[in-house]
Amino acid sequence: MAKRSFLIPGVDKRLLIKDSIKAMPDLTRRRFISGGASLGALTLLAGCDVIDSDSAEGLLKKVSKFNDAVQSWMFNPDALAPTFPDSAITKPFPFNAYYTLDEAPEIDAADWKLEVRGLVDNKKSWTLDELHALPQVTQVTRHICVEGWSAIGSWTGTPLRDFLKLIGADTRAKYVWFNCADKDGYNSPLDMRTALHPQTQMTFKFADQILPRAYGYPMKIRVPTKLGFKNPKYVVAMEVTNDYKGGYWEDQGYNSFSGS
Ligand SMILES: Nc1nc2c(c(=O)[nH]1)N[C@H]1C(S)=C(S)[C@@H](COP(=O)(O)O)O[C@H]1N2
Ligand SMILES: [Mo]
Repeated sequence: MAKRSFLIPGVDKRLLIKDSIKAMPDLTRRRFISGGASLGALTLLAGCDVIDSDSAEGLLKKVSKFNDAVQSWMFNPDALAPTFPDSAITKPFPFNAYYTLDEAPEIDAADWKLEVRGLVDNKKSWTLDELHALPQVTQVTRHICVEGWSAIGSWTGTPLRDFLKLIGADTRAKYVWFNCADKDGYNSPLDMRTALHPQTQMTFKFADQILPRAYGYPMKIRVPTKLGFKNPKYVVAMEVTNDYKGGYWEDQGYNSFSGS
């Protein structure tokens, strides 16, 4: 049987280690540190730029064995992603897409509607004003891109699970599939379990301001338990479906699960 790796290809090992240690409850972390791995060694590993894969793998394995909760945070799609204080927010937050910012969709709210398709009771399209009127929450979480950077941001919007309930989505379906306004298209399938995760959000604001064009105006789907490419921006349609319809990066070989 193939050995399961705790490393996620393309994701900074130091961040994985830091976040896995951070995800431990306080007491567990203290015991973990006193029970073998010294704080100095951990800090060195977590802060060192030339960390090699074997030592990172070994440490992640120890962390994971020590506490099932950590393992579940990393590999269980129902576990919560870590949240951070406002002081941890990365400024400026990076823009990323498969094109430069001047080519990003410029959407006029007056002609934008969110189309709802597939296995739902109510297929009505939603205007931005209607969506903005839904109850919203704010969360500060880390976004991890497979290209090797990560950043902490503050996102405000409506939990996707509340919206799915509101439209009478069949939550036994396998996926919620998102389509975006990018000129050459962008789409991404989200497994239903993650779509129903409490932190998965239909996002309308970044840093308490209406989502700027760079970050996906008028709406992005923020999924803090998944890698960046599974966070579609400029969303124009969502479809509840049992069919795997592929996605922009998924079709190029990136794992569709891609948990962070
Ligand atoms: N519509 C659309 N959504 C997208 C992308 C894109 O090119 N188009 N890129 C993805 C990738 S790879 C990343 S890392 C994040 C970047 O989001 P940001 O610009 O808010 O940092 O958006 C994701 N969602
Ligand atoms: Mo990304």
